Amino acid sequence: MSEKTSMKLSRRGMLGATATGALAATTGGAGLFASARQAHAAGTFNPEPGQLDEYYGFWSSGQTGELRILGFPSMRELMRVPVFNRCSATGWGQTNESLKVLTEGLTEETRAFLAKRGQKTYDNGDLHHPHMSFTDGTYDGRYLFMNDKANTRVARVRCDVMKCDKIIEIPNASDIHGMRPQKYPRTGYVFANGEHEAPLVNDGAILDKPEEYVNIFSAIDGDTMKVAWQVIVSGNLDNTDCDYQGKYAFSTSYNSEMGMTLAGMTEAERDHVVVFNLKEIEAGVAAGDYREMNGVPVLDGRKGRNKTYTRYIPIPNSPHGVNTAPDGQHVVINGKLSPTVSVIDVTRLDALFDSDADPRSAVVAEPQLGLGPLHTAFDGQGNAFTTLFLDSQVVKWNIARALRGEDPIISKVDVHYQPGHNSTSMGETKEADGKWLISMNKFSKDRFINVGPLKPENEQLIEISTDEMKVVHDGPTFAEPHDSIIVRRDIVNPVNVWDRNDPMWEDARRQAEADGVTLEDGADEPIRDGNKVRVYMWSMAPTFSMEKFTVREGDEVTIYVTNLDDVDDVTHGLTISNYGVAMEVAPQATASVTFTADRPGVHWFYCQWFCHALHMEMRGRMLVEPRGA
Ligand code: RUQ
Ligand code: CUA
Repeated sequence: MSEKTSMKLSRRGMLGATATGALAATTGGAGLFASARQAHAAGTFNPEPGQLDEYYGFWSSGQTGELRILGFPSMRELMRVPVFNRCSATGWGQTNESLKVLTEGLTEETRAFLAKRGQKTYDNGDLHHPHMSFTDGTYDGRYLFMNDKANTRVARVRCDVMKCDKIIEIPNASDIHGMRPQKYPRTGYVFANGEHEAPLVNDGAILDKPEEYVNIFSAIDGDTMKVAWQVIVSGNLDNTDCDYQGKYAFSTSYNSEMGMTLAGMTEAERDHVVVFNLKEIEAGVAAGDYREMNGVPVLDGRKGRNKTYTRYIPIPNSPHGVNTAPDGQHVVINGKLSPTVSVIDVTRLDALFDSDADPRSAVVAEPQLGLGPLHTAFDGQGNAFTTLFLDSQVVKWNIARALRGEDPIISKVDVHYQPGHNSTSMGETKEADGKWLISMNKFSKDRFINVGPLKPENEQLIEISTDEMKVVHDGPTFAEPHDSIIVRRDIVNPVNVWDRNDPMWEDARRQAEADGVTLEDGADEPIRDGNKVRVYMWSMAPTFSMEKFTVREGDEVTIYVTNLDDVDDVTHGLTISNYGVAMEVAPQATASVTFTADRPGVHWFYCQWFCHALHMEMRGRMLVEPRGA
């Protein structure tokens, strides 16, 4: 460390970040910073080694199928949490613990379908929307929820350990896209949109008869991860959000036409947003006004069929994002093919349901912002930030000015290029703090050195605390974070070491008990039960409790590894060479894997997580006796 840097660090410690900026301005590091405020921001998003971020960023990964955790605003990628994908590093999709999560929430029909292909679960997913659970209008640090558009699933990640603990397939619906947790009084419900039209019983009896297709809106109980109820709607469903009062949820539809071709889907000048009346729907469920399908009460909220559960507000034109402002009153619907956003006032919604008021009476402003508005974020000071996909810009505008019928645009900033979602720090909560915005751009051509025909996405960090927005950082990402949330770090408090009583390995604990051993003590020899063999090992850097074990060709082998190390960051792993077996075992965790020993010979198992100076020596032999030997 240079003298200057160390002086800067110690001075910063004493005087705080603003003083560092002043210091930089006098020491030549200098001319870089136009003002103390910028210096502060620059110092924060470009941290000194070892300096911690102020926020967690939770990023989706689209077709990669995982959740990503970033330090924010530095945008350093800290962790990948496998969810709908298969992970080579952690064994997600292979360990018994992860397979339980991946399979227990599938429908019988899907299980049978996958079994025919020799699969227990899907290997792919398309994770678009990660959102944290709420209490009283702000994040509560309990869970993250996320959708899988590819295979109609919703997953939950526990924020204490940052592992997925529940995945459910949503029956009756097709291809979950928009997904949001209830904000008030708490989550509560997780709302999920089925995007693609399909027959309600999709067994082949109805095929090319689009007039009989439907779309389904689902409310999932976020605590039990069971579908509480579903509503059949008219038109398709794209994105969703809900109010801060716990009364309404909203979903956009870009295909009110129920068209099956591009021309058909974009024909009408106006599509709609569906407003769901949660109390009326709950009353309908209580009154038995539903059809039970696959164990779920399904209510009919289609236009003209029902007067209490839904209202359809016409919106120009093929709207996409829906975002509720932190003021608790305004909801912004992004017009996509219309240069406008439509602002709905939630205090006008009761009237829509109580009387036959024109649904458009809930729209209180419809400002023109630019071409291709997709998503809107907020700063908590009455301003909104909307991505303009076609213009490759983010526009900052003022809600109150739009309500007064004035031109609401404060400024625009170019982004590179074609932005989809954007997120502001704490912006989807009542604690929106107006410091940072991230613009999630779908194209990055020419912003980075070329990596071939497949390019990364480009997420740009933008300072938003002044009228002029400023792009301060480019952050490339792999396919394809759609959406993100930016959460103050004091809200998220993961543990360093697992609790030995964690429910994640409940099955392993029970099996050990039945075998008369404990996971913590392990067993000296494999426990044989017909052709099933169970191996109980523990790990403590740099050894496994077994130097070798013997099984027979054809045995179904389950290996349990319990990591007895309870030191931060001492993770071990178990890889069995030339057996396609690998898993991660974090401090105080148990993980297990089951496979058939169908390859005789000497197979080394080794720890693949660098844990000790003698990590290379952390290995042992699996001896597989040939059949008939
Ligand atoms: S969507 S780019 Cu999957 Cu959230 Cu709008
Ligand atoms: Cu244990 Cu490497």
